[in-house]
Amino acid sequence: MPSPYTPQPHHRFTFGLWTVGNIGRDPFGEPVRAPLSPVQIVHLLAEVGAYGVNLHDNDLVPIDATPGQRDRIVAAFRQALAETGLVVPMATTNLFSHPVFKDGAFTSNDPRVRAFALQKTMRAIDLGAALGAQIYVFWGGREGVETDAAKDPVLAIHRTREAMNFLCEYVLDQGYDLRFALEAKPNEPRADIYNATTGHMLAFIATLDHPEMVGVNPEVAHEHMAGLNFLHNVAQAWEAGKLFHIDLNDQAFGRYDQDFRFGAVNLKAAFFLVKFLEDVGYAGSRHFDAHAYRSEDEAGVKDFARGCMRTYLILKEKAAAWNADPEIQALLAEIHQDDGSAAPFLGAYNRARADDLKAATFDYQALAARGLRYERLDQLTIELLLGVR
Ligand code: GLT
Ligand code: MN
Ligand code: MN
Repeated sequence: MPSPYTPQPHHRFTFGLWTVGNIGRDPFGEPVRAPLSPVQIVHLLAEVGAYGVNLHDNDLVPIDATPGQRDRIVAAFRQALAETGLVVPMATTNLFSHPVFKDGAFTSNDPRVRAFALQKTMRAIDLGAALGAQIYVFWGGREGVETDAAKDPVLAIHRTREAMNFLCEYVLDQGYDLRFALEAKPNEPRADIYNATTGHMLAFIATLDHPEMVGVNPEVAHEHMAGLNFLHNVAQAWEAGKLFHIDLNDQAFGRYDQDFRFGAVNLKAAFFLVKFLEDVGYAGSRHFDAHAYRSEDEAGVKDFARGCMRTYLILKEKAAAWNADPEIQALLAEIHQDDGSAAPFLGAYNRARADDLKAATFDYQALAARGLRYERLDQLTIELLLGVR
């Protein structure tokens, strides 16, 4: 029997071509690893046990490739997928690397750049759909400003909406089985990026012509960069029926964009995230949008990829143990105790209920005096995570 920490296809572990393919360039230093071809990356991912591989258009096909070159590259990639059994669950567009997008793509002040961004995205959608992707991610890394003198923030919302509505219609017109997932980030590479958090994205989606086609792709690091509780953002997206995809990695609060291995920084937050995804039965990809430390060679890249999946599976096992722990469950039962006395007052509004409630008496001093035992509950959680339970 395989170890419970061995990745299996049903775990839905995926990596982008750009993640294990990251060559370790940073703003201060040159690459530390030789580039791997998309075919090599597919084989590497198969070797470490991933289920799928995601891509930007230009991770696979260079922006200046001729149609003939493109066809040869895509054929070789398909062949690698067929040989390994890997699938392509998600695709996206690179609307941030080329200098043409230095002032944004859909929000650029130049209408020709906005039109080019739409054209590039339609072609990338065609590529993604041809490879079988059912989720299409939009990460607007350049959709922002360094100075608010440059761009009208309301106009930026209008332009983003126009682009999303156009592209939803394109997908419908083509008959593709594809849903969009919008990914927020507060800053980096722009000083400030529009729709900075998953919550902003959820509000924006409700204003679209086809909101049912559009959900979110929250990323751990991006919400941590904004100082937010990632689990709460994910839970809100889930409750709204909008958790179409998720980017797992890790990130210290208040730092640069780190994209560390899943669980590398905040294990407790990672634990409650995995527990949530498993408890609610999230069925989508667990996409590791991260990369190996700059200290690593190709063997270290495999250590990184294996580590992401192994940590997820260990935390999944810990979540099951938490749910089955008699002392933790007894504490939860105590915390959630209910003598039924408030039931007549709670629920939907009606006049009689409101009148009864206004007339009722509460011993609020006694309620306030009750200890809630969260210290004990958290300590038990920590001990479980530390392996002493
Ligand atoms: C880029 C970014 C990620 C996005 C990718 C999708 S590309 O690496 O840092 O968070 O998910 O465009
Ligand atoms: Mn991401
Ligand atoms: Mn990121």
